[in-house]
Amino acid sequence: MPANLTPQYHRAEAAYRAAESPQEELDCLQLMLREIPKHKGTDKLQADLKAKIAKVKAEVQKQASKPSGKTAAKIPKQGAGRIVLLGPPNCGKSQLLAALTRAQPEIAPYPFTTQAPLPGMMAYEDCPFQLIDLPPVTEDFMDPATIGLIRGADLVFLLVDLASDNLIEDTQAVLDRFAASKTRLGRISMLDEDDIGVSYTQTLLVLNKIDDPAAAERLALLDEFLELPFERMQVSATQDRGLQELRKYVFDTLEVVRVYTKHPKEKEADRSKPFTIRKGETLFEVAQNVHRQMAEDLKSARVWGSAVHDGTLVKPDYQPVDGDVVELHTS
Ligand SMILES: Nc1nc2c(ncn2[C@@H]2O[C@H](COP(=O)(O)OP(=O)(O)O)[C@@H](O)[C@H]2O)c(=O)[nH]1
Ligand SMILES: [Mg+2]
Repeated sequence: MPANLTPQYHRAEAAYRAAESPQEELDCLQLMLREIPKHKGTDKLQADLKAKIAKVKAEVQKQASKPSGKTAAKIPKQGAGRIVLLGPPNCGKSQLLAALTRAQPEIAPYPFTTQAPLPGMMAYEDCPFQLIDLPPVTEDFMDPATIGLIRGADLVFLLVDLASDNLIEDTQAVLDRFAASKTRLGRISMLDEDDIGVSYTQTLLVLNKIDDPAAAERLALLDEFLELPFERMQVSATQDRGLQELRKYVFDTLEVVRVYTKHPKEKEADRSKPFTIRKGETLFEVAQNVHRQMAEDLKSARVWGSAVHDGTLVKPDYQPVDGDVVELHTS
C-alpha cells in the first residue's frame, strides 16, 4: 500500500535530515510521527519512527545529564543556503572563505589556525549564501560542532590540497570520519531509506591550489587511490581561479529561486533584495520570508515573470520561477 505522505510530513522530514542536535532531531521526529498518515501502509514507518524517537530521547537525556561544558554558540542560518568548508589542515579553507566573502579569517601555512567555525556571506549576483569555515579534520581531531554543522548544511565543500604530498592520507582521514557516522557525505542530500537515522549532505569536491606546478600529477594519484564519488571543481583560492564558477555552482545546485516583491500601490518592484526560496516551493514560502503573519493571511498574488503573462492572478500554491516579481495580496 502506498504511504501517501503529506507535504507536512515531507517538510518535517527535510527538517529532520538537517537537524543539528539531538533535541532538534527529537522535535522533528515527533512532528513526523504526528503528521504521518495513520494506516496499514505506514505501519512499518511508524514503528521505525517510534524506535528512532526512543533512541534519540536517550541521547538527549545523556547530553542533558552531562555537565554543560563549552557548547559552541549556534550560528544562525542566513541567506539562501549554508555551505560548510571541510578538509584537513592547510588545504586552504580559510583562504577560500576570505576569497569568497568579506570575512577575515586567520590564514597561515601551519595547521590548526582555525579553532572555531567562522561564518561569512558569499554573493552570487544579488543572492547571498552563508559559508562556514570549519576547524580542520584529521585522524585524531574533529571539532565537536562539525557533525551538526555538516548535517544542517545544504552543501559541503570538501577541500583537497593539490599542493600537498599528503593529500591522499589527509583526504582519506576526513572521509573515514564520516564513513560510519550517522551524518555522511553524499552525492545528494537525503535520508537513508533503510536507516532513517542516517543523513547525507550533498558534497562537492573542491580541488584547491591548482596553481601548484604539480597539481595535475597529484590529482591523478588521488584518483588512482581514492574513490571520490562527488561532483568536483578545480580552484585556486589565492589566484581567484574557478571561484566565479564555484559561486554559480552553488546557486544552480541549490536551485535557488529569487522573487522580488512589489507593493500594490507602487509601479516598480523592490529590486534591492530578493526573497529566496527553492525550486518547487510556493508563494506561501515567499510570504513566510516577508513576514510570518503575511503567510497566514496570504489570499492571492499577481505575478510578472518569464513563466506567466504580466500581472497574472495566482493562488498561494503558485510555484515562482527565478526572477519573478510578485504582488502579495492578503485580502
Ligand atoms: N598556492 C596556493 N596556496 C594556497 C591556496 N589556498 C590557500 N593557500 C595557502 O595554504 C596555506 C593554508 O591556508 P589556510 O586557508 O590557512 O588553510 P586552512 O587550514 O585549510 O584554513 C596558506 O599559506 C595559504 O596561503 C591556493 O589556492 N594556492
Ligand atoms: Mg583555517
